[in-house]
Amino acid sequence: MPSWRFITTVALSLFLIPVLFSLRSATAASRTTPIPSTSASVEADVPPGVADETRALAKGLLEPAASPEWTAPFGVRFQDESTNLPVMALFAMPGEAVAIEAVPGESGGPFRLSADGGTLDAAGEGRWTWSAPRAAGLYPLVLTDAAGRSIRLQAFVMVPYAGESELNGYAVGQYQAKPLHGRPVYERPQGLVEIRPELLDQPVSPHFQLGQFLCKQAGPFPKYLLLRTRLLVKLELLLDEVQAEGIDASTFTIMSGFRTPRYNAAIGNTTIYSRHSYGDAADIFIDEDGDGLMDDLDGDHRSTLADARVLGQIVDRLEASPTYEPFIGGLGLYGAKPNHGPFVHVDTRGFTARW
Ligand SMILES: [Ca+2]
Ligand SMILES: [Ca+2]
Repeated sequence: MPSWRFITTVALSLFLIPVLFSLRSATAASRTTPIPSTSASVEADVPPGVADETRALAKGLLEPAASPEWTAPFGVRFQDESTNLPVMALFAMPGEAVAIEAVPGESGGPFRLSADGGTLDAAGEGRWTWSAPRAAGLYPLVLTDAAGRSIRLQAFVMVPYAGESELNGYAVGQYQAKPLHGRPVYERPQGLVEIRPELLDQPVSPHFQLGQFLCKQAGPFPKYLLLRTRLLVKLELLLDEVQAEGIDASTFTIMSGFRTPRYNAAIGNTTIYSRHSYGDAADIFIDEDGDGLMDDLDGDHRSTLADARVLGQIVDRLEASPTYEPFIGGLGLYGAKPNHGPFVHVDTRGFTARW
């Protein structure tokens, strides 16, 4: 498929062929039981379609031929994520030891890593252990090759969270004590990112800023949010694919990113395990004309569910590819309502869910 622009390797393909087949059959099975939805606040707790969510990240890399502002000529791997995007967020607990590894590409190194805080220990050629500072905040890490080209990791040290319904005066609400189906991805977060006004504009990936994912609940700063690197990589890969399809999209509008459990309940969401509360879901639409509504993607001069479906079909096609396997998750299509236009829900829950 000419628009498919991810790196593939023979070894990877061979390894993933059995995965692909099991994935496709599981996907087909889950699609036979669509879950209807009538409200923007509804999100399905769909039973697992794929058993193994612990598989290491295979690919989060864009083909380096994409434009230079999109990709560095090498990649970086950390916390089971890998990317060659020139800026990406990393989230760590205070004092956490994070292994960081350069992934040679067009550029073979040698690589240097610098840190704004914490301590760096070399662990071999192109490998380091970064020990995060104790104090919450943003501590950029910059990985640079011999030619001075770099990847900036926006490393956020989180504030420990032990299930309090309020954190420094910010209402969080209650996470479920038991993870859904016992899956680690549904465990209560151990930390939250403390948000002060000056952090809102900080980039978390080439096309998104931290403030776009903030919960919409009212209240003074500091506020808190949860955001996962994998969602950011997924959104960037999806945007790249949307552009490769010839759709005019400079970014996605994030209609809803993180939601505290309290806010999620307050807006009438009956789903107690919303991925929005676990930091890896986004409700998105494309709005190049700036009217606040999904653009007309299917050419019928209206903004409707059919336009959400155009975007959803691209998500579906990506998730059918073995290189996209780490990013599999939920896909929900929503039409226009009085209080919002059409949009698409995506997340990285680790198994296929469709509604
Ligand atoms: Ca629009
Ligand atoms: Ca349309």
